[in-house]
Amino acid sequence: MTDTVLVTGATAGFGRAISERLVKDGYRVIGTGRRAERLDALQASLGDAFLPLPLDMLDKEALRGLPTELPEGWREVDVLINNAGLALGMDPAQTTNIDDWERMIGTNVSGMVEITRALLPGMVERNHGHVVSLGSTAGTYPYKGGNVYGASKAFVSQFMRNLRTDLLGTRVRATNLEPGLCGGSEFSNVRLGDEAKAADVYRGTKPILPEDIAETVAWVLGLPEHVNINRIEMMPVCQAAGGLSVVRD
Ligand code: NDP
Ligand code: 8X3
Repeated sequence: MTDTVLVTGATAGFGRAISERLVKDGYRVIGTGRRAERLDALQASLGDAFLPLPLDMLDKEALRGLPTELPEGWREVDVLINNAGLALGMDPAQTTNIDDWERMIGTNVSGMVEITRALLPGMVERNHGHVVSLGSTAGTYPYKGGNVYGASKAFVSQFMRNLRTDLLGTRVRATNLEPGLCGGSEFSNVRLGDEAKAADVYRGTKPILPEDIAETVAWVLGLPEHVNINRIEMMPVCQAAGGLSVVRD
């Protein structure tokens, strides 16, 4: 039986690449996001194995209603890819816009746990499933302006570890994928709100691309059912953790 995968944030970047890759690999994919026209365009290119599902990760009721509201034939979600997420701004904590913090927490943390809680019982009942979340190196390594974005990804990381513990004894798998510098998505445009500044983030680098993320997800899902990859930290070769900072008088 072909697995059904729900990918949040399929309208851009990683989510779109993951959806394209998984349909190509023979999965049925439900792709979500707020920009419905992009989901429709994706269906036009991927065909009936892709179901466009407009969904806002801040809409708790819609997330909670998913198990019953999904169309007939698409209700048994075997794999959840928690990909939708965003960073907003690079300001220090003491001057940042608190509304940006609320949106990051609402999307990256609350939305992610809501949809996981909604879809997990079906996986456990069928004793078959996999939750893959997009964490980040920002959840491990602090950097200036990373404040709530990094903290939201640290939450994802510990949530996924704890999920493994709760799921022990079932055949439902849980994986946290933690990439570093990635290009080819809208992440920096959304974060900085300025195309030139966003392009500058990748100047002179060869970042990880959405296709690399899709390849990794396809590998994790395709492993034998008794193998669980708990977490993967991945960076481009041009990036490494940089150590501590000191201020001198
Ligand atoms: P993009 O900005 O290209 O894509 C983000 C996706 O999330 C879009 O499809 C967007 O859809 C969706 N999304 C954002 N907010 C909401 C919302 N309220 N409701 C529904 N969907 C939403 O970013 P990336 O592909 O780069 O990032 C994907 C994930 O990977 C994120 O969780 C990010 O934190 C993480 N990540 C990114 C890295 C990077 O450097 N790019 C590195 C490490 C992790 P729409 O706007 O249509 O709603
Ligand atoms: C995205 C990677 O380093 O911009 O999660 O926070 S970083």
